[in-house]
Amino acid sequence: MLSRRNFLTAAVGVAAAGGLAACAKKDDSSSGSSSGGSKTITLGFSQVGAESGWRSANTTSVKDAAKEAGYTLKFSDAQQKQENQISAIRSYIAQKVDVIAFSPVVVTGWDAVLKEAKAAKIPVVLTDRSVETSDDSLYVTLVGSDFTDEGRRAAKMLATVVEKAGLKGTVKIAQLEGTTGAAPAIERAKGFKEVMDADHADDWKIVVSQTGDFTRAGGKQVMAAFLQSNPDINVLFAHNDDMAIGAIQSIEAAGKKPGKDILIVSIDGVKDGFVAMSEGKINGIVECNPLLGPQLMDVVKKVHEGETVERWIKTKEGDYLQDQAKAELPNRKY
Ligand code: GZL
Repeated sequence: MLSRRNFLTAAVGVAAAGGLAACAKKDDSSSGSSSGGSKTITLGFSQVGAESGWRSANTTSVKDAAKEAGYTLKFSDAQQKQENQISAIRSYIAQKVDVIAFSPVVVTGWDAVLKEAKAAKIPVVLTDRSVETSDDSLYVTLVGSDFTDEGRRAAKMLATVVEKAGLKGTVKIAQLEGTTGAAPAIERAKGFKEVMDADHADDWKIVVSQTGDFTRAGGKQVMAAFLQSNPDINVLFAHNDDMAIGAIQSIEAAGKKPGKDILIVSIDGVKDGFVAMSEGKINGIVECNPLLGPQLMDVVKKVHEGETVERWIKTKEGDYLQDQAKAELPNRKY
């Protein structure tokens, strides 16, 4: 996860790393690779899995953009297992791809395999999620959202939703967390808590919090347990729409009205999330844009050709309240 300070420090590191990677490619004419795009770029991509609507849209965006760019794409689905991603990256190294890109399922445990990629002079681009590493040269850049800011935005949105709903007394929050150890789960919780502690310390309380692993089934199962143990929950903060949609099934099964008895704020902005919001079952959604494919392919080309790129290329995204859902629904691209 990049702080502002790290970002600036890393920018220098990247120039060196990027330069090194580029020099390696330019000097390594034996590999047949050359700059200037004379040879088709081969990109090895390891995807987290297919756990949510967001992920499926992200996969489609990467595949379509690689095709559009004329790259040879080697793609693997890790089924949310880190060991599968590490195996895929090792396979791409063995195949001597030009660039490796991946969305790391969790933030830790990557240094060894990234050092192998560096030794093979294959530049690595992170997409979507970040990693924790002591060596900034192990990857060139991250193309993805600011999850901590998404958490802050969700808390600020919840304040508006609570006021609109006229909710009085203590706001008792159930939090459905994303995959344990994943950057979006860690950072969304952090950003939400930052705003809660600063602006709502007296009247908001997270009464229960547990991972639903970013899946509908997880959201449904965990929300049912929440309602058993904490029947007075009046707000749900879900780290993604798929868990919110699963939770809605359990809320209704318990005879409560989602969006009314239990106010819901979620993150992603997938089409099904907007459908639920247009039906009054979700009160607000913080967008997290999965359509990173074109940005990723642009960065891959620059990295392959030895250009220096920013350490973090952030995606642009909006925030949507319930009264905007119907109008926005036809515009949703994922
Ligand atoms: C966020 C992404 C998360 C989404 C989930 O960029 O990593 O993973 O919020 C997805 O829907 O499973």
